[in-house]
Formats: sequence, C-alpha cells, structure tokens
Amino acid sequence: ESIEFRRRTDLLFGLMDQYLKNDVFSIQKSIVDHVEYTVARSRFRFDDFEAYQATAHSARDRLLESWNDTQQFFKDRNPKRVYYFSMEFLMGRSLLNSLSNLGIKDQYAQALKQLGFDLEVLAEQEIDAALGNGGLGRLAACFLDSFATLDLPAWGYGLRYQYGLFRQNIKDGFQLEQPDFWLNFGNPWEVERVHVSYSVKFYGRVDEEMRNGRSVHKWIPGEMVEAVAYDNPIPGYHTSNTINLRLWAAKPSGGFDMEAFNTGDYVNAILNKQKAEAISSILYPDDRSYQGKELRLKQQYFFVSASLQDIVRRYKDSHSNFEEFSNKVALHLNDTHPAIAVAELMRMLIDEEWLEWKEAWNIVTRVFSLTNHTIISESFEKWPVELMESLLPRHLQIIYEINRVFLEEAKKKVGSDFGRLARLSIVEEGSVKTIRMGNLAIVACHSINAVSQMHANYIKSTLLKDFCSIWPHKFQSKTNGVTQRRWLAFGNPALGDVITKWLGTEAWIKDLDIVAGLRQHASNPQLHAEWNQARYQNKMRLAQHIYNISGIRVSVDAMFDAQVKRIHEYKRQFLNLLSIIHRYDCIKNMAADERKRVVPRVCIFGGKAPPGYEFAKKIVKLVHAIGEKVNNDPEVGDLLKVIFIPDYNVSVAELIIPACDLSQHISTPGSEASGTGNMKFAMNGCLILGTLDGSNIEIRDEIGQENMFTFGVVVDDVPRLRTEHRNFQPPREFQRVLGMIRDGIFGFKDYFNALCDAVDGETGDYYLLGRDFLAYLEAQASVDTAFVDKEKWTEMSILSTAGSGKFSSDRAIREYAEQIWRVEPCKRPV
Ligand code: GL4
Repeated sequence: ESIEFRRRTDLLFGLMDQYLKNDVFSIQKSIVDHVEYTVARSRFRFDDFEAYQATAHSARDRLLESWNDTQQFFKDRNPKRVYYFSMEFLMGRSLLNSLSNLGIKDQYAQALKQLGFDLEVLAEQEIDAALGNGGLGRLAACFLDSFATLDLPAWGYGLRYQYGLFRQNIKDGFQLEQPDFWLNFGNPWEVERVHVSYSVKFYGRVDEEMRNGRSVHKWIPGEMVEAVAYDNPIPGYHTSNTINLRLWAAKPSGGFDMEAFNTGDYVNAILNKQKAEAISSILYPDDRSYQGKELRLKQQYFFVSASLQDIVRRYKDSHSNFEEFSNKVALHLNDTHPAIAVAELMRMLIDEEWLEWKEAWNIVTRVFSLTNHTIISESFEKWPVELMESLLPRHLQIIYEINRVFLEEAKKKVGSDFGRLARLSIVEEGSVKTIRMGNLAIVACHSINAVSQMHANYIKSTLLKDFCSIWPHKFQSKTNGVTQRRWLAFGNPALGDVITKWLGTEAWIKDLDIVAGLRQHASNPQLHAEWNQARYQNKMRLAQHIYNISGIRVSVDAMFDAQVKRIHEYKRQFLNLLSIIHRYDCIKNMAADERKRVVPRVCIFGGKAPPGYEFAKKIVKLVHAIGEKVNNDPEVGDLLKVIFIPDYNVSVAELIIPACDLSQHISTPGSEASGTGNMKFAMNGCLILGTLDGSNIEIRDEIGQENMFTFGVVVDDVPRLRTEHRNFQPPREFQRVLGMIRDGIFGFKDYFNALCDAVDGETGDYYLLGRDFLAYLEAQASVDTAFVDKEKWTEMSILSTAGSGKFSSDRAIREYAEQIWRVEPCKRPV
C-alpha cells in the first residue's frame, strides 16, 4: 500500500523534482504569502524586519523540501552515516548563505527589489546564531557546510541554547556582558519536532538483579527531563543535498512524579519541573575553564543521551541486531565535551540491548573518534567522582569497569611503572577524586586527531605522550579548514568575482585548490587594478561601520591591521598594544618631516573577554584607553588610529576580514592549537603577521615565507626560555612602553598594573612578550616597508589567496571522511 502511495505522490509531485518553483514571480508570491500568513502583517504594509522574516520563511520552505528529499534518499540508500557531536555550533546568519548555497540568491534579490526591498539590507536584520564561543564552534559550523556540499550522509547534534554567547557592550571602555536572548523574535531556520523527543534520566540509584542467570543493572532515575528535537536544515552548495543539524531543547517531562504531586505542594512541584528547561538555556561563555559545574555535565549528558537514543532508534528501524552498527554509524566527539557518550552507549548496549560487555566494547571502540582542540591540559575536562556518582550513578560504574579492563591491558605494555599507569588512568586520585574525560575518550576512540601538524607533534610529546607510547596508531592530524563559501565567495563577492574572472571558472567555490591558478597572473597590472578595486570597496564598507559605531573617521589609504579573536593572554593582544604604544611614542618624538614617512595605520581590535577573566577584561579597557589618547592627538592624525569594534561575532567578522590589509596571529608558540581566523584572512588576500604557532606554519608553507611576516621564538625553545626568565633583561624599548602605561599616560594607572606585572614582574613573563618584543618590532617595520611598495604588496596579497587552497574545510572533511570515519558521499540525484 505504501509503495502504491509513494508511486502516486511521486507522479503527482515529482519526488526528484523541484516542487516549489524558483522564478521571480513564484518567489514574490511566497514572500508575500508569508507576510500575510506567517508574520501576520498586511501584505500591503510591512517593514524591513517583517520582510526579512517573510523572506527567511520563504527560503526555509525551499530548504525543507530539499531536506525532506535528502533524508528520504539517505533512508532508502542506508549508507554509513557520521554524526558530529558538538557542544557548540557558531552558525552566524543564515539568509544569504542559504540562498547562495541553494543557488537562488539572484532571484530573491530581484524579487525583493521589485517589492521595494534590498536583500542585503534585509539580511542585516537577522540576529546571529551564536551557539559557540569561537574557533571550536565556528569550525563545527564550517564542517556542516562541507558535509552538505560534499554530499556526505552526516548530521550534527548539539544543544539549542536559549541564550547564545553574551553580547559585548562597551561602557566607558569596559566590557559589559549582556544576555543574548536570540530567540526573542522566533527563529525561522529551525523546525520544532514535537514528536521527536526522548526522556533523559538523571540522579537516582542503580539496582542489581539476576535475570536468566545474568546480573543486570537497573537505573532508577531521580529526575527525568524531555529532550525535544529542533532541526536546522543545512544546504550544500551546488548540490541538491540538505543535511540536518539537530539541536535538543530541554522540556519538563510529561511523566508524573507521584511523590512530588502527593505532598500537597502542587505549585512548587510544577515550578520544580519547570527548572528542567535550565539545562539547555545557556552556553558557557568560556571555552577552556569550567570548574566542574554540575549544570555543564548535565548539559553534556543531556544532549549526548538524546542523540544516542535517536541514532540507535534510526539504526534499529532497519536492523534487528547490532552486528552492523559499526558499519553504519560513525560518532565523532568534537573535543572531550561530549565524551560521556562513551559510557552512555555502553550503558545502552548492555543494560537496554542486552549485549555482553565485550561485544558492546567492541562496538564502542569502532564507532567513536575524537578531535582534540587545545594544548592546555585543563581543556581535558574532569568531573569530581562525587558529582558523577550522584548525577550519573550507572555511568560511574561503567567508567570504573572500563578503567579496570584498560589498566590491566596497559600493565602488559608498561609493566609496573605506576607513575605512568596513574597518568593513564581514567580516574585521578587526589584530594578530590575525579574522572578524566579526555582519558575516557582516548581509551574508547579508535582515532584521536589534532587540528594542525604542529599541534599533533606537540601534544604527542606532551599532553598525550603516555597514550602515544602505548597506542601510536591512534593519533593523527587533520589540519583545520574554513568554508570558502561563507568566508570568500559570499562574504567577499567583490573579490570573488575577480577570482572567478581570472580563473575563468567558478569551480573554486567547490574546489579551492583551483585558486592556485592565480599565481600565474600575480604580477599582472590589470589583475592588480581589479584586485585593489575590490579590496578598496570592502575597506570603504568597514570604514563606514567604524564611523557608525565610534564617530571616528579612518582613512582607507591607511593600512587596516586587525587582531580579532577571543581575548586571551596566550593570544598576546597585549604584545600588539605594546607595539602600538611604541609606534605612538616614536611618532610623538619625530620631527614634522620625518612623520611624512610614517605608514598610516588603523589598528583594529575585536573580541570578547570571558566574563570572569580579569586579565582579558583589562585588555579590552586598555585598547580603549590607548585609542582615546591616540585618536585625539592632533599631532598623530591619520598616522595612527586604534579602534575597538564591539561585539565581535560571525557577522562582524564577515565585515572585517575582507577589508583588512594585515592580520595578526601572534600567540606564543605552543599555545594556539591551530587558529582558523588566519585561514579566513589569507584566503581574502590579507597578509599575515604571525608567530610560528599552530596552522600559521602550514600557511607559511603553502603561501611562501616571502609572502608572510613571521617572527619570534620557536616552540622548542619556549620551555627553556621560560625557565631562564630570571637571567633575562627585557629590552629598553619594552620597559619604556610598560613605563608609559604605569605612569598613567593612558589614564587608569593602577588598573593596568596587573597587565604590566604579568610581563615584567616577579611572576615571570610566561607568554614571553619581552623576549619577542624586538623581533616583533622588526617584523612590524618590514610590514611598513612592504606596504609602501604597492605593487609588491598586491602581488603578495594575490599569492596569499592563491596559496590558501589547502585551508578549505572541504579538504579537511574529505580527510576525516576517508581516513577516520570511512563514510562515502551519498548524492541525491536531481
Ligand atoms: C580551539 C583552539 O584554541 C584553536 O586554535 C582552534 O583553531 C580551534 C578549532 O580547532 O579550537 N580550541 C578551543 S577550546 N577553542 C578554540 O578555538
């Protein structure tokens, strides 16, 4: 019967055909329909925001059609699928990206134009989806775009936070955090699936009983929360595949908690249930320190449990046992945050599906893989045993058993080297006994990857040394990438058009290696003219934005020099600021005719400081304090401007990246695992000033040392230099600029002392700013010299883009798919 039904609907609607039409008139009609029936405004009168909402809903209709057909196709084909588990997806805006990926942007622009609206203006009405902190979350978002574009049968799983990353307001130069209640006006890009929901259990106790001669564990939960699915369609570029990002929201469970409702305190019982929603309400705003907060572990378990229930259900739809599970499912852990999934899948297989321990472990170790994103050991989360015991009692038992079996095996390899065994153990003994989630994940995963070549080498000899010695085959490197669609083709259409023209093809949008073809034109004056014209337009746009937010006029002839990223000591925004003070000091001490030779600069900063991180917050204030002084100094004028662009997010990045001449990636070597901003800038023809850290090294290898400015200590020397700190006398120039801050030249004298103390006090300059200062100034001087030679600079800029092919997330995802997950494309035919 259902086959007959399918045949009839196929005939009626054409399953493989487009159902909704994409000509201008049909689009207009669909937008106006949505104004009237979805937004519920009069079709004769609606404003920009309402027009945006209606346009988004009209685009969403088209996404859903493609989504439904793709999911049906996957279901029919039943290929091996990969599920990407991530606590963060930093998506940004969707409208232009969706229309461009679907290939219908021009029709929409025209349709809106005739209705009296400008698509680009409407696009700005959209609130960023900021369900991530920075690089790690944005990487996940780029990966989704590549999954869809490469036709991979992949899904993302995560949390639908009601509050995304805080908004950064600036008051008197200080950062103020404001809640990001991004769902206030609804979210047209998601579909609530009320019927796709699972109960997630917490607390309670574990009973053991004998059944058929076998001991079985029964977890009697103390709390149940419902996870409800919200699906976010992710379209690929130039393909009819649209994949899914499924995010879970917590809702009170429907099931009655009899006891609570019998106490007579009916109102409080309801209010308690309501608290369940807190689980998915807020994104933790710091991506590297969590201090064992119970809510965070609850979040992790909540989304992992719901996702695994969903995946197992889907698998069981077409299988009667688990023999094929590892041939059909790959589960990827985006950092250790979802690592509790290892214990949860074990629990499901043993306690609910009745598999033997060995069988279950065999499956678990075949399906899971992990990406490690940092160098610092704190990023390997740990949970106090006491907390785990109360929140997830059954999981703690399972983790103990995993550890027992593992340590027995490890002993065979390392003998009775107890120090080593203690380091390998999943359980950390100490004043507070903890569970090391990193170790749990490493023990279970068949593959653990770093995010750049250097990161891989580094952690193999530090953080992961002990594991590497017993399981060298598990460790590999997959250099990060970014999607050239959002970050170049759509975000910088002016330059994109030039690239297409000179390559004679648009194919680079799907195969970035092709941009290497620009090399042969790198010195062509005609290309130079077009290249600079495109970049000039972008600079104008950014200059206008700077004026709008600050009232400061910057010259577009000046070098736009940006350092935009989360604010952290290791990223060394302070080093940049110290060199700006040095520059200011030099200008002040110059004769008037000498000043004519100074290369004008606009130094742009952007980035959020984690709310509890004092050092980073002082950096925000210091940028403002220096700007206040320098920008208002008539002697300086256009020679130097210092600008802080507040609330750095994906959309702001889309504005800044195409418009900069120089970008800085100057972390102390051995501290930035990869970095991805550097890739976005390089792709857009912005030159890089960087240290030999993370993926800067690979970027240099691709675009050439001569097209980049590198400086500073090398990673192998860092540990030694740190210990030799006491014998080191920081250079005069360094002491002078610190003195200027301490003397209160920029005001707020005592407030900045902590910053200065961190680099020249007794504590020792851990991030080696003093060591690198002169080398940094020298590199800055060569940047200035290069900028004066316009022809040379433009050539370097073209060669930066030409060398960025490797840094496409398509390349990264293809490597993951082939070498880690072993999943293949599953392309829906049109
Ligand atoms: C990070 C790294 O710090 C960053 O270098 C890397 O590019 C990114 C994606 O792999 O992951 N790790 C954490 S935590 N936040 C990041 O941005």
